[in-house]
Amino acid sequence: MDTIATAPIEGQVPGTSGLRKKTRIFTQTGYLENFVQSIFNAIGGADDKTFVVGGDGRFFNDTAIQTIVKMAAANGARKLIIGRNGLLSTPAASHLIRLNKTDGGIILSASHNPGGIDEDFGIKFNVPNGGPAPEGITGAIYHQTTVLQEYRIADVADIGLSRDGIQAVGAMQVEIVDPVARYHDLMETLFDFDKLRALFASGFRMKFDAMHAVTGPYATAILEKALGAPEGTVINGVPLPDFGRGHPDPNPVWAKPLMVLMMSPQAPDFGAASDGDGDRNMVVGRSIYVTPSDSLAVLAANAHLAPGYQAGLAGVARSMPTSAASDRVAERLGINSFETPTGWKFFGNLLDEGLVTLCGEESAGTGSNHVREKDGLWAVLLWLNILAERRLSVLEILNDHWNTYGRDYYSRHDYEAIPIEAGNEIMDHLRNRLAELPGQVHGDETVASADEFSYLDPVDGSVSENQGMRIQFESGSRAVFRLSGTGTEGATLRIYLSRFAPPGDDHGLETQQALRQVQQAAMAIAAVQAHTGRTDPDVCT
Ligand code: G16
Repeated sequence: MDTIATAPIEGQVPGTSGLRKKTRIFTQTGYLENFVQSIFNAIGGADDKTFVVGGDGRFFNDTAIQTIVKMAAANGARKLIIGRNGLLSTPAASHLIRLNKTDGGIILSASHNPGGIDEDFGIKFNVPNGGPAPEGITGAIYHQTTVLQEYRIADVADIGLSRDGIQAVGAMQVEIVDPVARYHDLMETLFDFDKLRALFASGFRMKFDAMHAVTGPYATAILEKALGAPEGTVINGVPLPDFGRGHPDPNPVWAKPLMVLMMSPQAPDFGAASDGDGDRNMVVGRSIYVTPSDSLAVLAANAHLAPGYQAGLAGVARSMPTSAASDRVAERLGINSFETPTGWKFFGNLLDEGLVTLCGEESAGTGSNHVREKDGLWAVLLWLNILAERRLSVLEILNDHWNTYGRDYYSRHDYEAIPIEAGNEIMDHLRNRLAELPGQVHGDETVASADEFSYLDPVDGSVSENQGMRIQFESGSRAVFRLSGTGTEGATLRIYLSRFAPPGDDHGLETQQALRQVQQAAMAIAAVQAHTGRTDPDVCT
C-alpha cells in the first residue's frame, strides 16, 4: 500500500448530483484520487466496508474504476461489487446497494451530459439506503477535499472487469456481477410481465432510444428478450464511451429522431428514451409528447394498475420547479404530497419514512420506493403496464387526465453557458426585488407573490435554503428561476414556466404559445436580456 502526499484541490464541490467536471479535469493527476479519498474520509473510513461501484460507461469510466479499486483496497475495504465491464445504471446501482446491504456505492456518471475526453465526467457517492448522499454528507466530502494531505492507493495490477465472479485485491474481495440480472428480477416483482408480453404479442409497438448509453443492455434484456417486443424495439442500444457523439439527454431536443418518428404517420404506439446513466426518461405517444410533470401525475393516478402499487400510494413528492399536476392527483386520492428542492437526494427521507411512494422531477426523472434513485426504464414499464390495462392510447390517457384534473401547461427554458457572474447577478437582482414584486404588472400578468424557496425536511429537520425564486401570478401561472447545479461550463439559467387550464378549458394549445404571456413577464422581471444579452433560450423542454 502506498500513501501519496497530496494537497487540496480547489472547486471539488458536489453539485445537484455529485461532482461533475470536464473530463480533462478529472484525468489530471490526483484529481479523482483526492475526491475518492475525501469520500472515504467523510464517511469515517472505508475499513471493513462493502461498496457497489459502477458507471455509465463513458470515457474514463474503466480507468476511474481501476483507481477506485486500488484505493478501496488500500483503505481497508472488505468488498466491492462491480458491474461487469464497469457498467451499472444508476437505479441498478441503487438496487444493488440496498439488496446487498452495503455501506454505499460510488457511481461514475455525468448523467445526461455528453461524454469523451473533451466532454464531461462525474462521480457521486450513494449512502446505504441506495440514495444520493444528502447535503450533510456531500458537505463533509467537500470539507475533506479542502484539508486533504494524503491519499492511499494499493500498488497492484488492474483487475479484470469483463468476467463475472470473485477475485482478490490484497485482502479485499471484488465481485464482478451481471449489471442487469438483479434489476430485471426487481422489475418482475413490480409489473405484470405476462400482461406486458400479451401486449406486445397483440401487435403493440414501441421504440426505446437508449441513446448509446447504459440502459441499452437493460432495455434489450427486458423489453425484447423477456417481454417479446420485436428486435429493433431498442435503438442505439450499445453503450459507447462518447454516446455515439450524442448528448444522452432524453428530451425533445436531444432525442429528436425519436420525436420526429413519433410525430410521423409511421409512429409506433409508444416511444421512450433514457439518459447516460439510465435514471431519466422521456415518454412520448403517437403525436403527443408527455412532459415529465404530466408523466408523474399520470403515473400517480394510475399506478394502482400495476401489481407493485396495487395497494395504493402513501404519497407523491415532486421537486419545487415541477408543475403542480401531481399535487392535484394526490389531493383527489387523499394522499400525502410534498414539494422538495431540486435533487433526488431530497426524496430519500420521505421514501425511507414511508411518507411517499412515487417521486418525480421536471428534469425527466420519475421513480418510486423500489430504489432510492429515479429510474428511467421503471417509468417506461409502469407506463406500459398502464397502457396494457387501460387499452387506450397515450393521447387518450392524457386527454382523460386533463379532463379530470385540468392541464398544467409546462416548459423549462434553459440559457446555457452564460457567464457565472451574469447568472449570479440575475439571481441577486431577483432576490433584491422579491418584496416589491407583488402587485407589479408585466404585460398581461400581475404578480401575486414572490419568494425564495427554502425547504424544511419534515423527517430530519434540516433546512435547505436558496433553492430557487418562485413568482406566482394572479392568473395562476408561475415562473421559477434557478441556476443549474449540474453544468460544467459557465452557468445555466433555468426558467420554469407553468400555466393551469382547469377541466373544461381548452387543453389543445401549443405549449409555448400557451406560455407566451408568462414567459414574457418572467423575462422582464428577471431582466434576462440586460444581464446576458440573450433573448431566446438554448433549449426548451
Ligand atoms: C440531477 C439530479 C436531479 C435534478 C437534475 C437537474 O439529475 O439527480 O435530481 O433534477 O440533476 O439538476 P439541475 O437543474 O441542478 O441541473 P441527473 O440525471 O443529472 O443526475
